[in-house]
Amino acid sequence: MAEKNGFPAMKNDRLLRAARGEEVDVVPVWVMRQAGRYLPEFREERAKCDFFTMCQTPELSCKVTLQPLKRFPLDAAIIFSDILVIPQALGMEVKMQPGEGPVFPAPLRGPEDLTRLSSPVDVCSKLQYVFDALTLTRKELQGRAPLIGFSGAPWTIMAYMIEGKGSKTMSNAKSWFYKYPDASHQLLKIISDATVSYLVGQAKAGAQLLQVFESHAEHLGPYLFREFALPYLKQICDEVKERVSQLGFEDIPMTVFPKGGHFALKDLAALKYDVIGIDWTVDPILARELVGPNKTLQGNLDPCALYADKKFINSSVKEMLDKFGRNRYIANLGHGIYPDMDPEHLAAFVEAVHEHSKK
Ligand code: 1CP
Repeated sequence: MAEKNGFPAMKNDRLLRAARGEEVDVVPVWVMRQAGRYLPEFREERAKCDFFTMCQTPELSCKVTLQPLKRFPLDAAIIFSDILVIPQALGMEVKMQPGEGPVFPAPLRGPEDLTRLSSPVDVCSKLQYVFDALTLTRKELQGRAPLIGFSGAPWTIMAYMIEGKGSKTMSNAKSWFYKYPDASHQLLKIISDATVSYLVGQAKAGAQLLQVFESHAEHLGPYLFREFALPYLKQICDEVKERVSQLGFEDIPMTVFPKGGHFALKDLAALKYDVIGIDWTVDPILARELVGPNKTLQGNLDPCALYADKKFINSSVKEMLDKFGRNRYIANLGHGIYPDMDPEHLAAFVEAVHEHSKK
């Protein structure tokens, strides 16, 4: 049976129900980086092909997106791609270096480099492959679970464009805020405009929830966050929701994940995001106090708890569920799963969420 939008009817929509604050039979669970190197079947595909070629080939992206769902009873799929496809679409080169992660051979050095960037308006034509991967994957999922689309948040993307790779301090990127505040806002605006079009394109292509990763929130602190992150996170949520509704689609739930940004939770709760992701450094009780009753929380077991034995994983999950409660809650880790983790321990995590949250 197909729904009126042409996609297969949903057999499991717990994630979307929880995001909208509706009742669920059991708490939905998925895991950040669930399609990744901890799975031998992923490593097998990855060995044959460059990382970005995988992202750019819809059949391959679809295949590895579905891999974790074949093993575990997960309540969501997240499309296999990367946040750094936005800088690529803005004209910057990004390479995936083995053992090192993403590297930009020519990062932005100063405000004069902003002229190197392509117009954010053209970004979507360059990212058609992500839209194609989403449409294919949504069909292949057969309604088994909702499909999550995503992007990086503007500050997190800016950080990579200036640092050129991961960094412990982000001091190059942060120096822009103090030396070139106007150019910083200009850059953040370019990234935000591109991200709005990109996320609307993802919704049109079949994504059913959109997550915005502010993975480097921790580097900002409350002042810089309010000045250089919050306004752009607001712009993205407001404009995406407005444009999706203008297109005649139903409201698309959106999640913001401010990794390390406990100081930002109250401010973020005032925006229109439906779900707020919590990392493992924040106690669930405090998170709920800070965001109030009208947001869904997502998280937050320490990813390293998956190194523990299955009994410990089970009791940690029970404690996590007791603290978050079973309403307005999506279970996840507090950040992505690591490549050296045992898939069987992820199975124990997923099973424990369903077992302990049954009515
Ligand atoms: O299963 C999934 O989660 C889907 C795929 C996915 C997602 C959602 C990948 C594949 N990347 C991302 C998002 C992403 N990429 C984030 C936000 C989430 C987070 O905080 O982890 C970030 C910061 C990136 C940037 C990135 N890409 C890094 C971090 C670099 C650093 O040191 O700061 C790395 C290592 C990558 C590479 C990458 N992306 C994805 C995978 C499977 C990999 C490993 C690369 C490989 O296979 O060689």
